[in-house]
Amino acid sequence: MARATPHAPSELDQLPDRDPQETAEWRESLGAVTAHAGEERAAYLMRRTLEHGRNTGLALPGLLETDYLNTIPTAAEPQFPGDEAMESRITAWNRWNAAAMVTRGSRLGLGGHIATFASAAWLYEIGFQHFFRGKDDQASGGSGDQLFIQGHASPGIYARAFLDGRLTEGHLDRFRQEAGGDGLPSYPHPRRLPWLWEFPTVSMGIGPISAIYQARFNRYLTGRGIKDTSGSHVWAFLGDGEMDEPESTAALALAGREQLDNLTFVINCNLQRLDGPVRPNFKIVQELEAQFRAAGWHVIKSLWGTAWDDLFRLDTSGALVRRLREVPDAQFQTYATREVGYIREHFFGADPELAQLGRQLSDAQITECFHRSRGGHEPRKVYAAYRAAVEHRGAPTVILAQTVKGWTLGEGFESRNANHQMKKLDNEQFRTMRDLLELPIPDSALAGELVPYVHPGPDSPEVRYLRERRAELGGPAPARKVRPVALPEPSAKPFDALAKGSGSQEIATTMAFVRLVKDLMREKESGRRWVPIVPDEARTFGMESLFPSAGMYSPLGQTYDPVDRDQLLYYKEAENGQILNEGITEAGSVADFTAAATSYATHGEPMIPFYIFYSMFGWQRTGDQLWAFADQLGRGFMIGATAGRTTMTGEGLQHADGHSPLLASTNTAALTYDPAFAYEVGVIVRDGLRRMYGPDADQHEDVFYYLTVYNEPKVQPPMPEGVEEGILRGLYRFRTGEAPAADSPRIQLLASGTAVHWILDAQRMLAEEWGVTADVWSAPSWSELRREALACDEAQLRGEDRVPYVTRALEGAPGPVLAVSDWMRAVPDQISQWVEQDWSSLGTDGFGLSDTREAARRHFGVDAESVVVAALSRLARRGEVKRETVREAAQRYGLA
Ligand SMILES: Cc1ncc(C[n+]2csc(CCOP(=O)(O)OP(=O)(O)O)c2C)c(N)n1
Ligand SMILES: [Mg+2]
Repeated sequence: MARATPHAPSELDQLPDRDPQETAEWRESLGAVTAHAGEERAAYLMRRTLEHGRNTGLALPGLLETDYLNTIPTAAEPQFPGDEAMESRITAWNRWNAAAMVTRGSRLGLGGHIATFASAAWLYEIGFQHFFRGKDDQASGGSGDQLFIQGHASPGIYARAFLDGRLTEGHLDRFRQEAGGDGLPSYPHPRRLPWLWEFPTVSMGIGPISAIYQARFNRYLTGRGIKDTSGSHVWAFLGDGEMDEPESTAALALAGREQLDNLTFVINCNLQRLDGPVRPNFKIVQELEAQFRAAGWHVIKSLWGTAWDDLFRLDTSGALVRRLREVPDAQFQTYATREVGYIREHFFGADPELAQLGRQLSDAQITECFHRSRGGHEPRKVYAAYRAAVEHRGAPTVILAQTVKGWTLGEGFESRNANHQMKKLDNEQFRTMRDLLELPIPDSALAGELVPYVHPGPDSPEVRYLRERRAELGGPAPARKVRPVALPEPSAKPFDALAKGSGSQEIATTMAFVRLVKDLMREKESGRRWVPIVPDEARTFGMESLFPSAGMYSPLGQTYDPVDRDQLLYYKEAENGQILNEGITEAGSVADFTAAATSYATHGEPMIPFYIFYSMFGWQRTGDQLWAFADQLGRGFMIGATAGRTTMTGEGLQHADGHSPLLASTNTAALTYDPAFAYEVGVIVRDGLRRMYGPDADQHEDVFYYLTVYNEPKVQPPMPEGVEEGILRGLYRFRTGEAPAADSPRIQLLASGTAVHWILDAQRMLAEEWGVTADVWSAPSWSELRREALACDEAQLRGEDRVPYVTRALEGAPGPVLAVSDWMRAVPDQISQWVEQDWSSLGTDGFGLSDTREAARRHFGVDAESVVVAALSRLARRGEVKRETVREAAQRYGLA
């Protein structure tokens, strides 16, 4: 604990001291106790006084750190309701089968983790036996609890699903062999094993932030009157090393502030990560405790096993507690592997009072405490912590459970720095483990090449016990269950409005989208299911008009009188607010988006989230979360607003997005569209609603949409006849050029997004000034064209002859093809290999800059004039236009 400077200024200095003499007396008595009974005693008295004061309701600040001790003393533990011997056997089998499964797979070089689950086995088992509600649990309305499981603990979870009968030996033997179709994924991947895993967690840091927003979203659903989720609890199992990821702690304060007592973090504090200790020279548990307490969490430390109680009883001087506080983690890890002599010398020998205490202990006692006895390895302690967590009101709980990494795997594994990546035990190690865990496996079974799995049989008392416990808690866990719900098709009106065009009015596609959603949010059936998510940019996107009608979600509603209350579009917060305005956190917003987009599975309540953000701060900042989103089979709309490298004026290099569609195209579940016109937005959203939520529930697809929309006001044309299919597939001819003569040179201009306006200008200039005919194509999705073409290529490998849509669409179109967009060239180039004409592209490669749209477009060579010169140049290369014409054009437009 930090020591304060004695004369540091204090905020109390500016308040009157009503009785300075009394204050001085209190100080003096503290000084006297310190002088006579020592610092330890003085601190103890102060702690007790503080505790007493708080318990009697005085407004005293809490401490950020407590001693390196258990929060719940053994004597205060509740009665353990289970059959401990039975649960020990079950845990032992899980440990064995998890280790066997990875070891058996190791001969194929497929990898896997053993040490993590070994340290966490009891943390999971107590949850499964006594706490985690399954999907059939009525009280939670079929939602069950939401379990975020440490990714590389998966072998233990598979081992348990093997015991409960959901997996077979065959499955376990296909761990990490998924190509055949029925293997077990390495980690919790719902996309790969959708009936078992709910939450993909293995990219460190994404689990914790997702869990917080999941708990928060559960509250939102209740606040909105969509579903009572008060029967669900969110459990997140995390590694102490994982807590270093920024996302892991980014939303702790939100959870504290919003008093999410439906959330428990269980942090497996084995003090190790992959390479070695998490905090070699410090104490990770203490650091985490302070961090969580500061964020308003209820903290439970479960550090020591019962064997330590005898030691603490002897600690009359406080020397033991002091020493435990000062020994850094890596040293403690070393004690766990050393002989008792070393521990006596280095731990107890550091202090005469402690040496005195040590002499009262037997060697066996010391070994037991330092090598084995940890809070996270004792079912009663884990149970006590969980009970306290679920009963705590008004704050989320974090359980800091100390364990030994590799526990029960023998000396070769336990507390060893390299144990994270050890992928097999030899037969001798298995024999030692069998003896330690008292498993009924004969030596003969361990003589062969492959270590056997053990299963006591479906009718054994253990399996019956396990099944009964699960039946009582609402069925197996973890489990993912989709009960498809169809939403009625929205009325045609809002889409018709976009299809009509804007007349002479100029509106940006961002505004067109916002108006559309505003209309859709009024739909009788599906309107309330929309979840607008925005990280503090609603005004930027013209969404403030939603504030008063939809309201922003806040569990407290509005406890203040908003400054703009007298205005129409005032800042309205409400307990049933529909908008999630998260403040400036894209990571938090994606976590929200994920919870809402998977509500169809988690809660059986389809929600339609649209997450709208500054396009530059989307994919590159939160790409990994969006990868997890895809893994979790999320459905919804992502809207990259202020899109394009040159379209948002004046913001410059770190704002000017010229590549997000390319990043999005790397996410297989994302359907990326770059609409040019309002009607394209309408067609895409309408189809998205059908594919993700539509009337045919069995046909719902696990995809999500990424739409880029622009802030450049333009006249929106009416929708031409019969273009819907082309829009959705990604390409259609928007305006055919009129050739003055049959043999006049001709070119095909393709563009997406706002660039379509540039090629329309270029089309006119080419015709009027240079006698060149251009056909204008709108390409709302380069990546969907590519996806379909790739599927055709795959079909070719099966001997089929499928011609890609893009090839067919352009078939016979005369002249070369020139593609233009406000993105880097690689975006349109995605389709080049399937275009049979001469292909070339223009784009905004390079870093962005701030200037007017015109100047920026000229800088990148994508404005109408540049397109004209490029088009003439392509035609000149083919001999269809003279070279001098190209030079002349470049000069005329000031490009040369
Ligand atoms: C973002 C990310 N970076 C790196 C990894 C690789 N990785 C997997 S587990 C691990 C160590 C985990 O340590 P800890 O969180 O303490 O878990 P333990 O196994 O000790 O319980 C690492 C670095 C990952 N999965 N995700
Ligand atoms: Mg760890």
